[in-house]
Amino acid sequence: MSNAITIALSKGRIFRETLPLLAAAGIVPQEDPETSRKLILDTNQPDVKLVIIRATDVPTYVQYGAADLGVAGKDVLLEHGGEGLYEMVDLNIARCRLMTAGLVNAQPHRGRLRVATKFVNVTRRFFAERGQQVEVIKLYGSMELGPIVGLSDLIVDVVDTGNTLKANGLKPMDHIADITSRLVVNKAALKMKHERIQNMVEKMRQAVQK
Ligand code: PRT
Ligand code: MG
Repeated sequence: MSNAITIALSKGRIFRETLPLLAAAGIVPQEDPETSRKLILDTNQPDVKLVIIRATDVPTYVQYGAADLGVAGKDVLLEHGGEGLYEMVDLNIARCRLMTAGLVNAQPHRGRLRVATKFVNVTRRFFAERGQQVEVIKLYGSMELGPIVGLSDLIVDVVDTGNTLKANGLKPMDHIADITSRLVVNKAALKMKHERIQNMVEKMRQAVQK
């Protein structure tokens, strides 16, 4: 663990919506990840770096201390399980819902349902809690295709406007969880770099729009 502070972020909506919160903590990236090919971005503070990684990898980097802090969707955190990290602040950004969805004109189904998703752990837990036996099929994206091509009866995915489901002849069905992004911190880093991290966390917490 170096003495610098490393923050793990994904490109796209999380980066964009985290920027003003970082600014409130006095941290300004020196480059734009959408145009830069660099995976480590400098900031205006010599001892604060950003690592730009896939959204689903953020909890893993923070768990192992490869990043001290990170911003991850609650969907991704539920799937990861949260070992080795603390969820410090609900940043109230990248808001969406984790839902099951199926074809609008689905035929009544007998037997064991097949559910396609990248959230296999969350999905197993959700159906187990309802006492429903399902077969979970792991996908890495474009889950909406599953029911259309007969790969699965249902999908589990995050939904915002619902336009993507609608465009593919699907409808949202069961609500699994409300999702926002969270500021997470490596447990050991919080002890070792307590003052600097706690200070950053507090400033970001104060900047969150209620
Ligand atoms: O894109 P990539 O495969 O790299 O990873 P990712 O999809 O996990 O990352 P990213 O950056 O797209 O999403 C990061 C986080 O944003 C997610 O983990 C969620 O917590 C949150 N979030 C908020 C969303 C959405 N809203 C959202 N709408 N993540 C994904 N979507 C998808 C949705 O599944 C649909 O395919 O965007 C599409 C449009 O949604 P509708 O409902 O508005 O049509
Ligand atoms: Mg995406």
